[in-house]
Amino acid sequence: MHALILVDIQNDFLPGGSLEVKAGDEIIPYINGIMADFDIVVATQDWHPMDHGSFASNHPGKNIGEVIKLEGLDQILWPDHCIQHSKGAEFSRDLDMHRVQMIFHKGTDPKIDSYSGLYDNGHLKSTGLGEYLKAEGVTEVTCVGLAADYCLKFTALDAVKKFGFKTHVPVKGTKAVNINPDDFAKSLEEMKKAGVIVS
Ligand code: VGL
Ligand code: ZN
Repeated sequence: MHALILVDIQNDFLPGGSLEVKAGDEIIPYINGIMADFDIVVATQDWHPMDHGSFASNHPGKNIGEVIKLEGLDQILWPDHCIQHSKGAEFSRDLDMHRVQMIFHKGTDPKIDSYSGLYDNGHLKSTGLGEYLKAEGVTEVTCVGLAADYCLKFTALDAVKKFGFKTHVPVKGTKAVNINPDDFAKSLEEMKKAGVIVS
């Protein structure tokens, strides 16, 4: 069984959103086109409460892009994004949700961020996604979505390292935030080193 994991294809990560990924919308037609090739399609949704510790706005005097310690973990401060039930947290209206059989929320605990769709950043709690796929008999996953240098990367790394799934990332299915211009290339290298099949 081969699953397609749609990572955070939400308005706030698309052009016009509060944490927009440049040309993020360009991956959507490609993703819609491959969905029928998979046994199972699932999606992750970044789903933050307003008081989330990853928002610069919740740390007076701190700026977006600064790194702080949040409960002992390094945390980049982001603009407010993907607030539960907001327009920005909704999936893109252009994304075909027809075959998505399950949605997994992440980043709901204000004290810890969750880049991976499988675990929080401290690997303290799982989202249930990895266990769900195992129970469905999945052995192989393909990860697409946003952003290549954060949530997509950490989802693929957990899929291969923590769950032992044969894990693919097609380059056409993702785009990066690129705080530094080479973050996309570095993320692809890091995934390859961990055993992810980047195509
Ligand atoms: C993401 C930063 C903060 C992502 C989520 O989906 O890549 N990035 N929250
Ligand atoms: Zn987030």
